[in-house]
Amino acid sequence: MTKMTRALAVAGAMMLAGSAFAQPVQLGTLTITSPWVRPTPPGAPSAAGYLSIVNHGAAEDRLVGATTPDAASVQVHEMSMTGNGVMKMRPVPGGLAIPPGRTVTLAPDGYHLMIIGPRQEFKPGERVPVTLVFKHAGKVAVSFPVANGPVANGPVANGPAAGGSAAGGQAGGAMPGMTMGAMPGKAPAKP
Ligand SMILES: [Cu+2]
Repeated sequence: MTKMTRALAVAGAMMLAGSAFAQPVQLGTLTITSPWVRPTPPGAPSAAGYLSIVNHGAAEDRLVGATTPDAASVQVHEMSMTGNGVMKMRPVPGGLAIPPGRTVTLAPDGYHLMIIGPRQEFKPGERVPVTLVFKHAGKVAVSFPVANGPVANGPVANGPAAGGSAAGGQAGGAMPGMTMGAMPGKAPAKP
């Protein structure tokens, strides 16, 4: 096997594995893709989850919440820059709108699932079971791989092949560079 053909074979195998490990989840006219949760250090008060939601339907839906047995609670958050240049986050009032014909992406520095009070460390290669709750479509279970970036194009559970830390180098903190200042009421629960 030449170097080139071997590289192609590896790439092909990775694509196959990737498709097997990153099947989109369908709920009515919604398609959920690329879920991932950032790893947490021990005792982290929170973790962040990300995903994309495609609405193939003709009507708006809303991501109103989520639950997981692996944490105390989950909120749908948005980020905004304050006047003095500090990023703050807060629950999205009324849930996150998923307009018809559009894709809404929850990604670092934007919308995210705020996973409050993780019951244990989230380690790369593990999975966090999350139930997403939509206003109209209802509930759907999605398995979120723990990784340092989206894993749609690579296997998650198979060890070294799971590369692609597209978001790069932020494995440490749950939510780097953010403050909880905009959270109404109390601070997030400690695990
Ligand atoms: Cu948040």
